[in-house]
Amino acid sequence: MRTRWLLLTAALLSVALVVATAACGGGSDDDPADPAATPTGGPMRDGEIDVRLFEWTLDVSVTSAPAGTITFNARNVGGANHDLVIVRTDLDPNDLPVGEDGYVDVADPRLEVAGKIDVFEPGLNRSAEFTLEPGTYALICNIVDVAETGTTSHYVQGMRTAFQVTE
Ligand SMILES: [Cu+2]
Repeated sequence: MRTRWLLLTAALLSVALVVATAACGGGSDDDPADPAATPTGGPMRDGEIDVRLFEWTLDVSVTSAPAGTITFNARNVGGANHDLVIVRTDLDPNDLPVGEDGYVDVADPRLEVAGKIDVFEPGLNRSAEFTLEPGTYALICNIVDVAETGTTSHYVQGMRTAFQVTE
């Protein structure tokens, strides 16, 4: 009798686990952080640029802007923490120097950090003004997540895009 009771308990626990797992999985259409919910594009508003960050893309409303003070409105519409680093460089944004863990080596002399919005959480917005000289830039997320299963570099995963500052 005791054995049967244990088996029944084990079976009930399994069901509870499956239900809990199902409840956690999948997305929701009315999730406010759904990247598809906010279209981008259109002309730049008075020196302002919208940047949407999610796994694993960094999506900008415009890809160039005139030199001067530029406001970057960064929105984390993903499910992970992200940051935004504005790097002035002549290198291909897809081919920046990285360490073994995929962290972009911003100390490399070919890179110059022109601005940074520090790491912020999903669902949040961060705005900052930066004065940018004419040149070519890479906008990147330089977060590296460390887990038991390994490291995940957001840059390597694809969170990078070219940006041009014109005269
Ligand atoms: Cu990121």
